[in-house]
Amino acid sequence: MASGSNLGIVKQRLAAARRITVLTGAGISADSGVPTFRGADGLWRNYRVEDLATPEAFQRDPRLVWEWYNWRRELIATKQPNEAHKAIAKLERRCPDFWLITQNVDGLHRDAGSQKVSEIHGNIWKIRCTGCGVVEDNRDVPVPLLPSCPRCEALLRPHIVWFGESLCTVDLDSCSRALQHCDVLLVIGTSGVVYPAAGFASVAKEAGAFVAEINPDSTPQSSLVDVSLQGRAKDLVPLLFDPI
Ligand code: BJW
Ligand code: ZN
Repeated sequence: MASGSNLGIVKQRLAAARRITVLTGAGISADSGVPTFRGADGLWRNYRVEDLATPEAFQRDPRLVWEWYNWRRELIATKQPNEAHKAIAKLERRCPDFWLITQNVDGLHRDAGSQKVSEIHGNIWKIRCTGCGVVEDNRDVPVPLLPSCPRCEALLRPHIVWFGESLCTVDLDSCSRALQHCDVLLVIGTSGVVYPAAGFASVAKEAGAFVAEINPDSTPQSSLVDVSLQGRAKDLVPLLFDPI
């Protein structure tokens, strides 16, 4: 559980901050019923990363990769943003200089109303052509197992950043600005092992920000942050923005 005094310290820092950046991972959506990747019930317990989340896997067996994404799309379509997603969207409307960096591809932050957001690992509701590169939102359209581009007939792929692929430079620039200039960085529900996001807490810390982590478990970043609040995102995040 989060100790009362640590919670109070983070609340005070947030209340005094003009520039706030939030970094989220799968743990924030765990409270909405979306599976995380690592840990006891994580996706990587039953699926091998190298079979599904690399460009090589897609080249080898695009049908298998699309089957997995279609299964996840069906699952995520049944989920709603929780109190933590909603509290972050509310904070964006209150804070003059705010940026949300999410590693999540489920779109729940946008569903909750967040607009100032970089989805650095992509979005499961978008598809991209491997030929002409056009990206389309196809949330309401079921994806056939081997979808092809209506413009150039090349294979379509999920608009997701797989291991070994570079993140979009526009996103990296927005993240860099948000990390270099924030007064407070909140790191919520990420295991902190996947780079470059795993390095974001130390970037903000070195630039002088107050950094707080919210997670039921400790992570590789726990020792460098100013405060670790141990608990679930949906319980703790709404408390952070209540009046002091
Ligand atoms: C709760 C909770 C509750 C539970 N409330 N919390 C530098 C050093 C070493 C390696 C590299 C490096 N730079 C790049 C690499 C290679 C690689 C990498 O990082 N590998 C490491 C694993 C070692 N990175 C990349 O390839 C990245 N590309 C890149 O950097 O390009 C340049 C480059 C390439 C190659 C070499 C060098 C440079 C791309 C990374 C793309 C990651 N994509 C994925 C999968 C996409 C598939 C999909 O979603 O469809 O994105 S991996 C997967 O992990 C997914 C997630 O976004 C990401 C992070 O996971 P996250 O969110 O932290 O989830 P979990 O499950 O790990 O943790 C959940 C946490 O929640 C836990 O801590 C729980 O305790 C907590 N929790 N319930 C709050 N209720
Ligand atoms: Zn095309």
